[in-house]
Amino acid sequence: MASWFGHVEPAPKDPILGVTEAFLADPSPDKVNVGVGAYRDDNGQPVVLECVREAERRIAGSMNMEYLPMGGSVKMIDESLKLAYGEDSDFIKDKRIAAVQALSGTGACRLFADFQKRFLPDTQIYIPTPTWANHHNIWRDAHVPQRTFTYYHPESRGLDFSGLMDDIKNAPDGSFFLLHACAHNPTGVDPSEEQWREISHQFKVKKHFPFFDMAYQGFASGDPERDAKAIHIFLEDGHQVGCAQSYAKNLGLYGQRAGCLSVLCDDEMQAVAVKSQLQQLARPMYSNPPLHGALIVSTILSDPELKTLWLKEVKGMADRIIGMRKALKENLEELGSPLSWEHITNQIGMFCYSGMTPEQVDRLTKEFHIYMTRNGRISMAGVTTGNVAYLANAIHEVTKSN
Ligand code: KET
Repeated sequence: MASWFGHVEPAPKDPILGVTEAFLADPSPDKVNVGVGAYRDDNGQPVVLECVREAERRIAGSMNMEYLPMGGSVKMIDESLKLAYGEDSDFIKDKRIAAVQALSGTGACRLFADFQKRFLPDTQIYIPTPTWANHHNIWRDAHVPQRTFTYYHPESRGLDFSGLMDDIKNAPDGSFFLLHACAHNPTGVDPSEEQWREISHQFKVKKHFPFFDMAYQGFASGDPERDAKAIHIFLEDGHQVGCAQSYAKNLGLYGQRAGCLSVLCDDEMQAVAVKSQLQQLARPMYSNPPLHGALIVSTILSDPELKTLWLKEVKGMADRIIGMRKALKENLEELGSPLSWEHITNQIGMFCYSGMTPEQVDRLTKEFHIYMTRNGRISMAGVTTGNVAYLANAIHEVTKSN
């Protein structure tokens, strides 16, 4: 009998998680992984935050393991909304936000994309160029047509603000836009507060819908509240917004899949309807979200002492990355690199969008066992005091002749 699956070709490697696979398979003792955006301590080891350890101690042995409701933990959602929309937000008081716990940031984006397809089937999604590669997969699998908008200016290694504004103006009225709330991945380039205000104003004129992916709240400035500024600007301007929150990075809960999807509605009745439909999307997909991460999140964020500890720890992670930016730049300059590396310290968040070509990245991997995505993105979270000189030297070797 003919095979059922003979026609199935191997899927292409994921451009980010595939890097981790290749890194793990390399036996070299010198190998360095600056691929995936996952925080490491200065010894290159994964970090479990102290506030998380303490929350786990408090939870241990005291909770049952029943299913959460389809929409997830109400307590975790309440805390997430305060973090994104502000502690005293009227939208929260007025119950205008439809929100469900999601399978981390990816799951929140996907749930929104499915919701968009079901209830606004004629809309498209505008995605920045470049963006996190998985955004394209998410909206593709949800069958929402994609367009791109200008974001990055390669020559200045900064924001292409006029290109961005033109694309916002030229999109059909009422378009959906995916915006990175802070610490844009992969470029590390965010609009200034003033530029966000102009973007928000133009969204208003064009009646566009802003969907914020906030995967790095706390990693841009070191302060989660400040990092929600873009969303607050849009809220002040009276926009309805959507927001995907992730606790993978800022609480280090990567594998726990803890996140939240929220949609600001006109009133409480609309929010109840939207939430019920988000739950209806979740039910046949995964039924209800995982419990443990939600418990950790709600335990930390609802306890003033643990929350203070968390804020200190987020700041610590952001600061270590800033220190490594400086160290990498200084090392390259000391090696006499003829290129400008100013952008390493100008860019913010977890990543440095180095400007290296795919061929240069291939050389780094082949000759130096340094693993990163082929778009030249360096996860600064993987750079340490121990490997920064080695990394700088390798970068210098592959870039000096160009
Ligand atoms: N949004 C953005 C912008 C993002 O960079 C990530 C993860 C996510 C959402 C999803 O994270 P989650 O773990 O689902 O909460 N980015 C890193 C990891 C990955 O690719 O999955 C990365 O870019 O390396």
